[in-house]
Amino acid sequence: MGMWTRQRGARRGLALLLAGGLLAGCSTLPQTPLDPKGPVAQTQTGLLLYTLYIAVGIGIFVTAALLYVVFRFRARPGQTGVPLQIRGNHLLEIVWTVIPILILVSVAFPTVEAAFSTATPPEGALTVRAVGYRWWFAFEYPELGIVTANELRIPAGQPVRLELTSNDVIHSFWVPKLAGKTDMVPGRVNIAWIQADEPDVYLGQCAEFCGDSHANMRFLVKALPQAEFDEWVRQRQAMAEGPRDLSPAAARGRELFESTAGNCFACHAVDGTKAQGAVGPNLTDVGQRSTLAAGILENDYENLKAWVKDPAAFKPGTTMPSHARLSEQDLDAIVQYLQSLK
Ligand code: HEC
Ligand SMILES: [Cu+2]
Repeated sequence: MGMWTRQRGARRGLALLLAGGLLAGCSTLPQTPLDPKGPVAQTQTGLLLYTLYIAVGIGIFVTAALLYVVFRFRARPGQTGVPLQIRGNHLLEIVWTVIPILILVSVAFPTVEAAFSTATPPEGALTVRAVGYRWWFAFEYPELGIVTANELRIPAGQPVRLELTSNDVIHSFWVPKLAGKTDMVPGRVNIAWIQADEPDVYLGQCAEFCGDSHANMRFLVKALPQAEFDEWVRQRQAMAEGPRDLSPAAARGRELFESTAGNCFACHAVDGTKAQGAVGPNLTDVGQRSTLAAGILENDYENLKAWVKDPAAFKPGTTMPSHARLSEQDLDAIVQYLQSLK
């Protein structure tokens, strides 16, 4: 008995805590489409709110009319027989046909306009080809000769044209504050565009269920001031010549990376080296990323090491194998090499 009430009390406390947490969390969600930060998201959110207000208005009107009729025409005590029956009223029928038509037309015009404007990137937009893999994103800048992964740098205030596709199953590209979802379908290219008005980091997420680690398939959009973006492009292009000035430990790490001892080169590319694998993310600038493994881990020494040692501990189903067979020393060397890639 005592046990039972204590458990119930604990459960009620937990429920209260959860409800409070949810409410507090909702106002500060990093991935909310209700806080648009660029023209595409603004158009979409505007349309959403416009139709929502109309729907709420209709909902209130219909509910009020229903309640009025239910109370006004309810059966009174002592009332017998069938109430007065009315059939047909041309004026009423015309009114309730025409008003919905007008409402639908007023929704249709902005919807069609938004569908075209959000699907057609402005002239001169920077092109990024984004490819979905289970469970990460590759980002290629064909005009700039840059390939990276999981963190998309873009110039703030500029439109970016996205060519979206997939390497395996259907994924979906979604950065709630910048634009709605667009599917990434194997064998076809969907065009979309985004623009971030202000420099900031925006969270993105795969929005189409794609297997075990679908929930662990995130990414960052880092919108930089134009000058900073140009500087990054210049610096990143220079990295295509391969890593320089490696410490002895990092140089040893590179050896392991590029030989069958570590075997990383079988799946990963580092520009300017013999590692040209195309199964996993391009690691040329992995040392610059703030997160690892598609936005799920902070990029620091401990996490890098833990990830390389046993990726499946963080990402169920990942194709990257465990490297628990490597010695602590070898793992440290590899991590030092990875951290020097920036
Ligand atoms: C069989 C292919 C394969 C091998 C071998 C492999 N990896 Fe990976 N690696 C992957 C895949 C796939 C991912 C993406 C995992 C994910 O995020 O879902 C990945 C992700 C990573 C990441 C995170 C990258 C990012 O963008 O966040 C690092 C770092 C990494 N691997 C390092 C290594 C190192 C070091 C080795 C060798 C010791 C290695 N990998 C061997 C396939 C491989
Ligand atoms: Cu997914």
